[in-house]
Amino acid sequence: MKRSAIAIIIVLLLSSTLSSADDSAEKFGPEIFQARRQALLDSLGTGLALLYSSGEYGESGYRADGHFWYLTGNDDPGAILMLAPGFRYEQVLLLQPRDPEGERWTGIRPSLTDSLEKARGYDLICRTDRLDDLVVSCMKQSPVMHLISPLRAPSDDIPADLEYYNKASDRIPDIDIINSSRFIEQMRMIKSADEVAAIEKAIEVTHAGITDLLSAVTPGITEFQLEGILEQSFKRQGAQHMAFPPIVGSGERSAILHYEKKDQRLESGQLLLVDAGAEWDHYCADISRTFPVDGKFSDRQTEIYDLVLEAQDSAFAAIRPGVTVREIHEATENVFRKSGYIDYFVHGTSHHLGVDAHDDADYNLILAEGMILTVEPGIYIDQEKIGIRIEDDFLVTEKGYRLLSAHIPRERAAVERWMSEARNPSR
Ligand SMILES: [Mn+2]
Repeated sequence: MKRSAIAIIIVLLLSSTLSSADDSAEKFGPEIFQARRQALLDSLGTGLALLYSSGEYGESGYRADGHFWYLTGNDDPGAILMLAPGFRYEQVLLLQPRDPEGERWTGIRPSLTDSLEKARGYDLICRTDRLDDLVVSCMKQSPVMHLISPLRAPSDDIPADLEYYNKASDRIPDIDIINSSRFIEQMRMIKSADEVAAIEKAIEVTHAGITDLLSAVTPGITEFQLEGILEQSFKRQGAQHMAFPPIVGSGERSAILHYEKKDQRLESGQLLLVDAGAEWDHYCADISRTFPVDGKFSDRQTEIYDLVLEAQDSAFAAIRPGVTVREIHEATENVFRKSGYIDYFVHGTSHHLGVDAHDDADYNLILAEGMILTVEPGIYIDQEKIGIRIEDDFLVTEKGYRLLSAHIPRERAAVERWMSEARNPSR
């Protein structure tokens, strides 16, 4: 099968270069990023590809987007990666010019020498003002421009790479702009041993963070107080960033999917839904659990909780190399359809997990060894103030899967015990 053949090629490609689990002190050192860039370069054949760092400014500064970090390990705002197979500089990192005035306010930008030391494997590291010269001279040799960034919808803003390509083709005749976004998606879908270990660590931190949050769950406490405990716990454990803004929703808010306000007080008899993930070495966890505020599920909550659990179990039973994400989704849908609750299940069951909580991926591909995804069935009945989601993270193995979050309590009695132990640590 063609699609699985592609996956196998990627496994071979990555396992030869990236699968050394424990032999380097620095897990994601320069040679990892160099090998990733080389693999992408080899897939291009001719021409050039530009990747603009297109991340976001958060509480602790700028973070590159997933593609850019995956290929460079670099979090400098305004950086550009140029890959040009066969050109005299095949791997070029372009950094924003120094800005002494601005740096007094926002911090020192690295000198080119500092960047060079941290970023082995480039043929050239220079300032972004050299971009035009490099591109023109490369286009003389091989007039092909590869789009690597994820495809956008026609009504989205034009991304920086495509805007630059369009300008270039207005000025230089006969340039081909081609879509080469699939290869990096496929690369990112298959995780090396070090990537798996980073995600497992992120999950462990998330587990401990939710335990700390649970210790404070009681009627009257606000959702944002619980969120504060969670975030503080992640940071205390050495995880500086959250994988995404967590959801901490109680009562009717448990039934709102991406509920962001957290100013409500918990009430007796209600549910509390927590969807959170720590980030470790840039890799994300994504875990959801639902708790009864009083520590014990009511009969009605029990009924729905066990149904969601059953749906998750049936999804697990479907996971093995060769199936599609659609088939996993159908396994959960079947449980909800049979029980008459299908209309209360309103989102997908699985997504890929990695540098991004929703990792870029080609969802037409079948599952293959080394992929990491979530399984997150949920039922949301807002008129009853019931929202229940259970979300776990798994690694596809040779014959089936390994549940990376297996140690986080999932079954109803185990969840109640977990709560009780977190709230009464002396017992
Ligand atoms: Mn998720």
